Amino acid sequence: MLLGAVRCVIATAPLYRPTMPRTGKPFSVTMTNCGGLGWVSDKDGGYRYQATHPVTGRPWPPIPPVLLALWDALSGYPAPPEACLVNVYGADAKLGSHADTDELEFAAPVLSVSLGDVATFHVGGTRRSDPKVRMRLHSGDVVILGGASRRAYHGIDRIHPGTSDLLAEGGRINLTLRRVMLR
Ligand code: MD6
Ligand code: FE
Repeated sequence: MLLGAVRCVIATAPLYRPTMPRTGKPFSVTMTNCGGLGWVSDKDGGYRYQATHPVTGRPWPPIPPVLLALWDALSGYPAPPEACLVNVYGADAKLGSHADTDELEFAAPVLSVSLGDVATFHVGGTRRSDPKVRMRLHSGDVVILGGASRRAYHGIDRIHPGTSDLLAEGGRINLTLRRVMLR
């Protein structure tokens, strides 16, 4: 049900490969979004939220009801998320250590759902140099970075290919729900 909804989002708002601010280096992860706002990055504009797909120019499709229900059940935040970033990982993709700080609202958590292959996830403290713990995220796992962990550094070290048969094409999808604007 969730995977079907994600496939519909990708059919409407195709995956694209963002690039790093300033250097223009391509991400190893491909991305799209749903919701009123989507997180994007490119060489000239840097990290930001915007209401339209950077390639098609069209508005992002709505966040599927099943994800809004998950947010209601788990976020502890009394308003819906505006953004859901869809990250798609092939066997060799990674996501460097980062803190999610492009939102205006830090009272809301960032909530993620993983689908497909197992990934090694790390999470540390609010300084990049803080010690990190590593854990394997399996298909169906939910991670919530809220409260003291809202600004913690975290990332994906590696994908473990062939560890799930959910996705026919292999790899991993991660969905992150975000409240961007102040209530
Ligand atoms: C990923 N996740 O699991 C990347 N961010 O592919 C994130 O960057 C993330 O899992 C904020 C909160 C939870 C997360
Ligand atoms: Fe993140």
